[in-house]
Amino acid sequence: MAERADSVRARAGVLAMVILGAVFAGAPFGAPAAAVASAPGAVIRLTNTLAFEPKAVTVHVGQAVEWRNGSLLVHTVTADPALAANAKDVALPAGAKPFNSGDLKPGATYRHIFAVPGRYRYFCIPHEGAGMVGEVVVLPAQVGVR
Ligand SMILES: [Cu+2]
Repeated sequence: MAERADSVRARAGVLAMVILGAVFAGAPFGAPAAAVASAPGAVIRLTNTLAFEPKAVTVHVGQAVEWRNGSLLVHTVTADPALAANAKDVALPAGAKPFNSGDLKPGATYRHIFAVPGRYRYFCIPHEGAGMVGEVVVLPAQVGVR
């Protein structure tokens, strides 16, 4: 009796390992759908010369833009009229919510997914006065592409 229970337990253990093995083995090949969907539609660098590079990008609704601070400075990615010194440095399409990365230290990244099509202007809080302003154009969602 005891022998039989052990044998069942052992078989269950092997089965669990086979299932886990299949899950891990599958991971590198069939990348999870979430990982594919989250690949950014554009990447923008925050520079030592107080610029967003490239200054303007175009993506589609549902895509993320990723900002990477490769500089030695603290920057922000800010599209909030309430935080702008100059109203012309911000633009949001009707219905789009303001967003703000907060302080991005050297090496930090920030992502924003755009849900509303239109033209966005955003700026860096510490360097708005120096002209650190960028633009994102969001086109309607692509159908049947990707
Ligand atoms: Cu900045």
